[in-house]
Amino acid sequence: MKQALLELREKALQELKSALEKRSAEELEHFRVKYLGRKGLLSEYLSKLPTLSPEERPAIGKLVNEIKGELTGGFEEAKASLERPKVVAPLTDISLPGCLPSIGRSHPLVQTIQDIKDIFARMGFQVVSGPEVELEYFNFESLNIPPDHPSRDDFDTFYISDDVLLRSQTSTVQIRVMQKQKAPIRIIAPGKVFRPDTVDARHSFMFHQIEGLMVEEGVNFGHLKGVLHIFAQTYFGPDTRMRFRPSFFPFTEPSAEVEISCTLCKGHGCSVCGGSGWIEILGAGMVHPNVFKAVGYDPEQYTGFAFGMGVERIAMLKYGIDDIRLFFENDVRFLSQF
Ligand code: 2NM
Repeated sequence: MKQALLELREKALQELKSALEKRSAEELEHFRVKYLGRKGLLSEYLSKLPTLSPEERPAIGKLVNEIKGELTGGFEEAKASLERPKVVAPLTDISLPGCLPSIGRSHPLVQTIQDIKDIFARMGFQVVSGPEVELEYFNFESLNIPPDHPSRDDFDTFYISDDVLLRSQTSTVQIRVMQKQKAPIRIIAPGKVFRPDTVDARHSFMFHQIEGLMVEEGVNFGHLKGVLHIFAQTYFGPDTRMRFRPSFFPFTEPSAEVEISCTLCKGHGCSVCGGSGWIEILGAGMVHPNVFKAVGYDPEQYTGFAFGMGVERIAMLKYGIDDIRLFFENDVRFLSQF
């Protein structure tokens, strides 16, 4: 009988624990009736006492009372505990710093194009765009680029057919606008261009250009210098110096390569500028009379300047990026820095 009582105690304590864990008042009441009630299991044992031998009776009686005491105490405690409102641990600790949701951002090239557009827009330039798949006429012929020019070679242009190609510069857009609109004109044309270059740290078969064009009676090289100077100082900072070096493009005459004082070493000479202190950022010049003739403008009445820059190159200089491929690999570790 002693063994049976000890087992009963074990079982009862387990049921009590379970009722408490579930915070079930119903189970707790069931426990009370089952073990402690007037017709409960412990009462049953007590009523059996007289059937025991006089030697056994005192020890078993004591044990039943001990268990009853223990279970009653446990029951009272559990009941009190269920009646106390449970303190629920908060799901979030509002004292911790919050988690910022990742909302994304524009690609660094998109930001660069936007920044450049803003600067020229403030000087009255309209932003225009045109097709990436172009006629050879707009990409070369109208721009005074002769048929035997190396850039017209199969190796330097993506041809789709004999006279259709992927544009290799956005000057195509300038020609299209001049064909449709009379002077005066002030436009910039940002967009993708394509050249079959082998990809490396400085080259990509697709990159972005922004070309500008201003045509008006009396526009001269001084206006070109003024506009580009404002651009360079606004974009790269007020200490930026600029110089023009003679160059050649079929579509401008005279033509120039435009350099700024190195953004990294401020002109003292470093690895970025190859020790010279100067970095080329764009090409420019006065629009060639043949280009005006191609679009039906009178070169005796109008003059104009044009310029073109590579967006990736500008962004690389501004942000100190040393590999053009980073722009196109979609690596968030790179992109999230902008
Ligand atoms: C450059 C450099 C110099 C240019 C010329 C024209 C147009 F259509 F007016 F003839 N648009 N862009 C130009 C001039 C582009 O890129 C390096």
